[in-house]
Amino acid sequence: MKKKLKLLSLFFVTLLIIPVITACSSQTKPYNSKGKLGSQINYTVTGIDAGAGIMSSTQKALKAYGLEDQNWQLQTSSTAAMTSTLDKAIKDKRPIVITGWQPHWMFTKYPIKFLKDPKNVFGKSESIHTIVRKGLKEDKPEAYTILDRFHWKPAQMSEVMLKVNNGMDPQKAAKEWIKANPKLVAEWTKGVKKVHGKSLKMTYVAWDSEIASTNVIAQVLRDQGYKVTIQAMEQQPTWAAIATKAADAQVSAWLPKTSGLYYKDYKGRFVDLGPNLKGAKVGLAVPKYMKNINSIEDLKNK
Ligand code: PBE
Repeated sequence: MKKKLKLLSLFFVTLLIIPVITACSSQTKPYNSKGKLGSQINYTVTGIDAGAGIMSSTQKALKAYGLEDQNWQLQTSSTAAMTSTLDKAIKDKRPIVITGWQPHWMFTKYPIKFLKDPKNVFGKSESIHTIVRKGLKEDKPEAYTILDRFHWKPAQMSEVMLKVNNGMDPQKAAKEWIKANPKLVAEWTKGVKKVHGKSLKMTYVAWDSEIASTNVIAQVLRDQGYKVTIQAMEQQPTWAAIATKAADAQVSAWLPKTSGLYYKDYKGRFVDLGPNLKGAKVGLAVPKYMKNINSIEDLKNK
């Protein structure tokens, strides 16, 4: 006798999402170009983690442009918190001033613009340098050569950042990018001997750009035979680790301004292998619908 298979019915559970309606306060009003900007956003620049160079540059800017005297302040948070605040502000066309930089997906995802910086506090453009410990050239010449040759363009870094932003594991994103860019990677590794199980330690700060670059170069070095560990930390310890030779390399020095303080502090205790990326930029940014705000000076006057 045949046993009849019972079909199991699938029950769909409908989740009721109760919308949370926030009360209408001054904080949720769209940008009013006729009113004073400062009072519409509590005289606040929305920033990121305290250790970031862009935070100390912004503090300098608040002083240099006389904004500090008007009680403008810089709010410390994280890149994730800042971009989520930006996301919400843009949805409601509310005013917001953020610490912005490129390459970063915030400039592709959102209609935002850099504010002009006539006092040149943030610098016109920056390069991201590769910094290694002293003695690496002698101890691990293969890694040194590859790190020295490592360079790419902002658009290439953005490709990796975008994958990670869309939820891909950074190591997987790096592997995919390497596979799709064999020519450039071959430029970095050309003629370099494979090694077997030598270890290499890299440090980085978990900013989107550095997650991308560190994972890519670490993977290239792994493919060369190195056992590479990458360790995320605050910015200051990344420099200290290189200076004390606790780590071999980092690829995240934004120069001349953003990481300039650490560059000066640790001068003579690291080897600067020069830019791995040119055409980076750091500054303050606002949504494009804030049409009358185009310069940092406008924060004071409008
Ligand atoms: N950033 C991204 C960093 C460097 C990389 C601009 C947020 C900073 O130190 O500000």
